[in-house]
Amino acid sequence: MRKIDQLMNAMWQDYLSLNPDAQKIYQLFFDQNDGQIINDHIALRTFNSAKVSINQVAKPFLKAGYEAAGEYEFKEKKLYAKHFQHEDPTLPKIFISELLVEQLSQETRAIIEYLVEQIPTDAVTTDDFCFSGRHWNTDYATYQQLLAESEYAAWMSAFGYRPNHFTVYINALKSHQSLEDVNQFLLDQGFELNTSGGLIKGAPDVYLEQSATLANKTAVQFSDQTVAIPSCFYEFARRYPLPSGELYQGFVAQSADKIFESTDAR
Ligand code: OOG
Ligand code: NI
Repeated sequence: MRKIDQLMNAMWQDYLSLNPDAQKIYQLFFDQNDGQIINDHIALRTFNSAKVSINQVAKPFLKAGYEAAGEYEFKEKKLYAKHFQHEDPTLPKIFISELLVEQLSQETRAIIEYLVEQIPTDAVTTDDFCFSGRHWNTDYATYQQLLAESEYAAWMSAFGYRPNHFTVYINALKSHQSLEDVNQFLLDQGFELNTSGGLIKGAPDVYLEQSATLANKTAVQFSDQTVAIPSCFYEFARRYPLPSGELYQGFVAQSADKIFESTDAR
């Protein structure tokens, strides 16, 4: 097995450990598609501090032959993102976002700097940094303080470095043709979906349609108490052909903006 496939498997196992719903949903599709499920992309989150910025987190993927493709800005959420793709179509795209810490309040910025300082320098340069979890201890009050300013910052403080979501590539499913079908199937099975911006984000005219479950709640051990908070979700994407006939391979910032909200508290 290639090193990159080992990395993908390890990320998948880490993700499933936080997201039992994804395990169930994966199994449902697996059974109806002879085990043929393609992962469109994996999303990773970080801060833009030089030590852990997108370019740092992307290194193992670049080493494995991934190349930088699109870039995206989220002004209101104070995020910037890039996606990376590989010439091997069986490898998922990697979507990495970073929080623009210089745009946050002094207090929030100081907390984030303190978290990042605690990451050992040699941890950042290992290939498994992207699923190495939290490198710091933090209390629940700090989580709540971050939550008041940036849900993304709070999520990072609680979970650290781990895949935020995987994405079922709908085009390759035999069992369900449209995203409407997929959403109805999931609702019928009792899963909750993200309704921000509608159940389906995007449309054929932007060449991408996406939907997502609401993040599972996971018990997180803070330094003073254990609290169940939203962790990871599962996404579903359908891609459409560009006028050239080629399938669109990028992301759509307006839709992504709503997908980020799948980890909001409900
Ligand atoms: C990423 C949200 C954006 C997409 O597919 O547009 C995204 C995140 O929640 O970290 O995944
Ligand atoms: Ni996504």
